[in-house]
Amino acid sequence: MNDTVPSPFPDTFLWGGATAANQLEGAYDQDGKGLSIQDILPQGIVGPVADGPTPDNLKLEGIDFYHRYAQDIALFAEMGFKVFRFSIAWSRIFPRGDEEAPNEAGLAFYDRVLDELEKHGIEPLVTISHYETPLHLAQTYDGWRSRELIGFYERYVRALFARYGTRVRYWLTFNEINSTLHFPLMGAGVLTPKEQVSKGERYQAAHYELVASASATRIAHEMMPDAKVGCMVIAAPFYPLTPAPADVWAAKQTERDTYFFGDIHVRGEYPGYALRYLREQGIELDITDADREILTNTVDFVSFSYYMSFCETADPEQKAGQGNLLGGVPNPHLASSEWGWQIDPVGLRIIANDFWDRWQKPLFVVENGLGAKDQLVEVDGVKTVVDDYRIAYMNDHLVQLGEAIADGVEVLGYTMWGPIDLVSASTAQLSKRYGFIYVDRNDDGSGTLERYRKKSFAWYAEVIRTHGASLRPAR
Ligand code: BGP
Repeated sequence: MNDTVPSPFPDTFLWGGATAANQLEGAYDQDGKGLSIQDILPQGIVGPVADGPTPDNLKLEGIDFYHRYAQDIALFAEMGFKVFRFSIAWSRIFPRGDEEAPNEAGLAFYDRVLDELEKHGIEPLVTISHYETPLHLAQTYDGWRSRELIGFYERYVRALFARYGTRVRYWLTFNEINSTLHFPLMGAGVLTPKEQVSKGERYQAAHYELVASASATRIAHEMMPDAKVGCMVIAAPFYPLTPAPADVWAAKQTERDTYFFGDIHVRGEYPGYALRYLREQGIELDITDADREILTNTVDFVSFSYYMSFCETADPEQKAGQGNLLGGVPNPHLASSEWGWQIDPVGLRIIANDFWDRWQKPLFVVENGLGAKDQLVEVDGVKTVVDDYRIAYMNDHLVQLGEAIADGVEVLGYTMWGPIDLVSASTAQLSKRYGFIYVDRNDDGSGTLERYRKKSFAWYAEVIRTHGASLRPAR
């Protein structure tokens, strides 16, 4: 990172990229695949819920990774990826979610993906459930509000572990599991409109997911002794808006919405502050003794997405102006992305240190990146995107991650979000691009689906090749 100090990134560091089935595969109804909740969310989190698949839903075709995976994985290999994070679409394996037997054609697709990864020596990192609850489970059971989903999920993970157990070592149980408290449909397949889902019902859905996650960890360890299972949370430091003790306490309280999930995954029981909160809110959860026993199956590592930090305040008036995904108060010291996400590289060092100090479990940064509007141009006769803004974002975050490693934090790897342009989770746009690889597809669905290397493609390849030594010191 400068000429004299060696790079803090270990040689074993897993550099790579991360995706989710529903955002890139397309082929939404092919080879026996059932519908998922994504097929009724044409405008992402913010938009209305449709009755079924609609032509304006870009996820139905995605970027056609389902047919182009070999070519795309070859491009990742060209950058030197050590790891590729992808999710398995639950409804490819169990089209409705509650069948007895898995769909062979769905299983076979991920065999083919794993074949390609093996060919290039890329380690797979598999998300078992990434905002992709089968639609039938949402419609019939209101998603994770029903305890029955635990059994369906267990059947699903057994099918995955039986099929891929010798090929996949790293598993994540639920993507951004803390999102269930904020977005019950995306996080937990709850079809009841968000406004009508009470706090208690959100915590109940989260509880069933937490039990399912711990159960998957137990089953994984039984069936695959070498497997490493991680939880996955949205990580975001909340800074007090002012040094007023009330603001400091408010920030700590809000951060606990996230810590709650990590604490249970790592410590195997509900933390005292959560029990107090539930008691005082008059929330009585369905938690059995058997659940408590299952929760003691703790994770091997903690993974997280990191895009931004927030401020928090105890002042109701200031709170009213809040924006952003988790609903924090804007920080006057930070600039924002074109989508209003506040950019804070140092926040990554802060949250990595906080998580490590709290849990002493290896960390894995499984999402980080900049969604931006890109312009395809021609340089020396080659089509590309000159995405210096993306390079700057990633450089500065990786420098801070390096600082955290130098601080003593154990970090297994870093998979940037969306190494190839894909459909946004929050807005379902294609124009919110994260990739090192540009995909010719537009928000109106037009485009050839051709792939082009952006400037950041060679930049990331160099970072990987030099184990981070090519990063520039933070500005
Ligand atoms: C996370 C999700 C991803 C991904 C990312 C970027 O919350 O786990 O699925 O999409 O955010 O968000 P967006 O696509 O909304 O820009």
